[in-house]
Amino acid sequence: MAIRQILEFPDPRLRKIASPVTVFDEKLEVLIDDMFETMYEAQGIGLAATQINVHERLLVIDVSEEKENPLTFINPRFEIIEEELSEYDEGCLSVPGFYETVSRPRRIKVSAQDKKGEPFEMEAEGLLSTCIQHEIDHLDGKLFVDYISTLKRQRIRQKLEKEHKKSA
Ligand code: QAP
Ligand code: CO
Repeated sequence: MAIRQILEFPDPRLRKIASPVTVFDEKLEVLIDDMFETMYEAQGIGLAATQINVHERLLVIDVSEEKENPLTFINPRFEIIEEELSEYDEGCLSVPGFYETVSRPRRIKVSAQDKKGEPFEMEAEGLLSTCIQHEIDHLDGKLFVDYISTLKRQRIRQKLEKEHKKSA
């Protein structure tokens, strides 16, 4: 297994639209293992392939306290089953150190494939629902900072650009 480098905002590669996964092979399983290792090491609850510069439609999530509930979603889509919104303070491994409140539909039905290509569906609510929506946004080149004010987003961009210059 290997830890992969996580792209950080405002890297333009975070804006790419990911392509569907069509091949369910050993290489995909290695990618999934690397994504979990990278996410757990960075103390994250969700990671989309886009964030490690792999532009394919898959994501990994574990919102459990004990980090004992790894979930893999390949080619995920969701439908809103309740228009009611939930607010969470969202963060992102690609926007380190910044958190902002975002509202998203509270209950969704997710359709995806597992690592063998087998289709499955599940309903999600609360933090899991928010996290799935946040990660699917990554596959479409979107970030949680797109939902906050331009002023706040620009401030975050400036601070991160300064950090990146320091470590370059
Ligand atoms: C998305 O985000 C999410 O700034 C997953 O310094 C987050 O795993 C959905 C993280 C919150 C819903 C609510 C962020 C780790 C992890 C940081 C993450 C940081 C270290 C973010
Ligand atoms: Co994110």
